[in-house]
Amino acid sequence: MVKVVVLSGGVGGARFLLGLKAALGLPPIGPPASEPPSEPTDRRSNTGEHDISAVVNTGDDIWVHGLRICPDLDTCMYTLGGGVDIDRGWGRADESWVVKAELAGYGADPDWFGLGDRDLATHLIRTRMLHEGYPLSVVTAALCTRWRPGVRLLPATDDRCETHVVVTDSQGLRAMHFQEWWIRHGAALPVSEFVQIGADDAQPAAGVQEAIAEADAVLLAPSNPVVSIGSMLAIPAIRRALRSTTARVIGLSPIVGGRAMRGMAETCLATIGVRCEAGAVAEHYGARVAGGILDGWLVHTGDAATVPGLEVREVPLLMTDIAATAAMATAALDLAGLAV
Ligand code: FO1
Repeated sequence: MVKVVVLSGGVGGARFLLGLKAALGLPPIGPPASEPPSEPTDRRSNTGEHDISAVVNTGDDIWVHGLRICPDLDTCMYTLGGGVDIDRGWGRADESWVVKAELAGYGADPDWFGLGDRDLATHLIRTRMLHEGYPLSVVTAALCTRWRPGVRLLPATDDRCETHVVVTDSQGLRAMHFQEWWIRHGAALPVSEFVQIGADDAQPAAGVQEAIAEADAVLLAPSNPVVSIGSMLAIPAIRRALRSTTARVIGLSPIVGGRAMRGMAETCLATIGVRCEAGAVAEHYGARVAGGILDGWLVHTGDAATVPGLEVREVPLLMTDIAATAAMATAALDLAGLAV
């Protein structure tokens, strides 16, 4: 039995987790047949043979119409639980948008956020539980008793730690939530800074530090290094946990052939002054022996990268289907010293 922890964003991270489950002999979607009935905060193995915990970015989380939305947690939960809309990569399959249209009928702000009718139930349950005092980690585990993703989904933190962007354009300097920049403005406004509001005081959610400390391998999914992985590394105790775990920490480059595979990573990297190259992202994360968090780094075949203190391997990194993603996950586990 191996214990694997994955730091994950939304769409890309969820796609990687499907492949990791397959690499460990688990059905990519849903629970394994042998999954024991688990209590929300149960720390026993979530899959019988192997134990996968995903530490998921909560920097995208946002209050919309009084509801707490957790885009990356919901994307992972729906994708691994079989409820996601495959084409969009987020939100629910067979979705409708009646409530969104009715809200627009009232001129209710925001009108730019895609609030689906089926998705709404998740936000209503989550918001009610949060108001009753349950931490996000317990809310997430409770939602997962329905979706049964076959991995433990852990919010990076139960505290408020939202990513906001500082925009400088003709209207001068202003700040907005990452989701508004991302969705309303299509990430087209020039950003001078990403700010993880609350990161300094945020504590890892229940189970996060233990999972990282007890892991046999820790993987950084090929998620956005700035607003997904970076938002989690901004939480001091998460960075400390990664630097002190006995597991090897292996990252998979989200940059292939000098291009980001998803979601504006080029723009985000340029904002923080990191070149859009596999090696530059690894240097940004840093080798653990040099004060960073990585022990190994997978780059796409042909994207040679030499980073002092890091073991770098070249493997195909295009998540074209579950088999290709499973091969990536196997290569990452192998670099972590786990033969699965
Ligand atoms: N992405 C969009 O591009 N447009 C949307 O209207 C939108 C709504 C939305 C609602 C719930 C949810 O869980 C995700 C949603 N996303 C939407 C995706 C989300 O904004 C991004 O996938 C991540 O935040 C990017 O990391």
